[in-house]
Amino acid sequence: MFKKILVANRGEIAVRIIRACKELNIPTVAVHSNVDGESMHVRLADESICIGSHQPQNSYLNIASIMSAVDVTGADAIHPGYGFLSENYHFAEIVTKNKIKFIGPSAEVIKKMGNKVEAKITAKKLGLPVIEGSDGVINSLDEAKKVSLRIGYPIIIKASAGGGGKGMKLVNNENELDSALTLAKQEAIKYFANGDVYIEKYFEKPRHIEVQILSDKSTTIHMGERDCSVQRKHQKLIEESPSPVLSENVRQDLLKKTVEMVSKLNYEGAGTVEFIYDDGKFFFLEMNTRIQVEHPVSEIRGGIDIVKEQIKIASKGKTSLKQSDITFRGHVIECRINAEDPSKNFQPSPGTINVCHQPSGFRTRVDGAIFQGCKITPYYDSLVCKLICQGRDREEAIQRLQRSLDEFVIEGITTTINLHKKILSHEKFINSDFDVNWLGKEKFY
Ligand code: MV4
Repeated sequence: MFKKILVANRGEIAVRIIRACKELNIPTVAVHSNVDGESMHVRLADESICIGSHQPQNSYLNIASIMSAVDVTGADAIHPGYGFLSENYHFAEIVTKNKIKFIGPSAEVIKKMGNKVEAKITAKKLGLPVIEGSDGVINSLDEAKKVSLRIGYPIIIKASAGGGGKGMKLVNNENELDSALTLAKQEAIKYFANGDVYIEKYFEKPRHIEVQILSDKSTTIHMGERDCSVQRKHQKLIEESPSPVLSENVRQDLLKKTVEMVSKLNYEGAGTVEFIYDDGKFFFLEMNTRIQVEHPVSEIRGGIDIVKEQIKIASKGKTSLKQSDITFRGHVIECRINAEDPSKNFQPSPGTINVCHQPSGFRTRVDGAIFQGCKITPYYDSLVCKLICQGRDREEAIQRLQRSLDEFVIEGITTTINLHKKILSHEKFINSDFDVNWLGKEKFY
């Protein structure tokens, strides 16, 4: 097992990783920026080290600084968490070359899946259904016209180096194509330093469903699917498992095909394969090669600590789990609680939390890094904690979330707690009668 793990992250996911390390008796190093010295992850780790100023580029994204922290503290593994450097293959490569274990898949796999065109070609080759569109990168307006005519409008232009909704352009007819293509390429160059784009048939009312997997070089298992269709501007607000809209036949097909695909990838660690679901059919979107924010949904429903499993796989090169070790129980839903004001277009709400009371009780979990007196700075993601509740069925999970949300007291900043109460009591949510565009259009305030 590792002698010491450096957690290259902050906030609730750093706390989550440190907790797993403690249960495995592995000492931890927290790294932090100059505004995070009093944060929960720093307090809980065995050691901590300041790696730079508040701007992410100077600290949590500063590879040289993080490698120096590894050197100074003698850590032999790095857990990257999510965001920041977690899907940076260059970072994974540097870590590996320095004989430090990167807790995650190989740099090669991160690179392959980070290129969305290559990921799609790979997924198709490995048996997953993909969305109709260009076979690869679009090289001219003429080619774009031909593909779009063949598949029919509306189409969507996506950046190959994008992902997670960044750099997408919706095109309703051929008149819009020229300028949309030019703009898509310009933005791709500006934001991802890579102008490659591809075209897909656009789904107007899809749901977003993803499959959690754990894998080593010889075994791949799934931990069920998550339905993450409550989103706003590509930020998920609520995730649940099982998906309320999948038939059992389609679910089994989805899980089986995903495991088959990942088993052929030489994939080591935890990962998520994302799909668009519409009218009984699912299509590969992209693969995330990291732990995700919503992983507790699958942990609770499947009864396995995914972060501990990531560490075990990284250390031993193999998982101790078989598919039959996972038994799915009940229905689990997560609400992401952000320091944002929904009545002010979700503008960030930094400040000091003067009063902090978090719910607990039967089948109620809160993953966070907040405490009375802590400061929420404007420099990072606005997620402050996550509430995850399990019920024997969806209705009970919703009731338990409502009960828990009512117990929450966070004063000093504005949060999305009240918005969650409204969403959970909305008839469209209760009936699962919505798609990924619903929340952005609905007026809750
Ligand atoms: C799509 C789509 C409709 N049709 N692709 C957004 C995130 C990125 N991973 C892919 N996304 C989408 N791709 C086609 N061909 C609609 C979305 C989309 C979406 C997807 C998942 C979750 C939320 C979303 C919100 C708006 C649009």
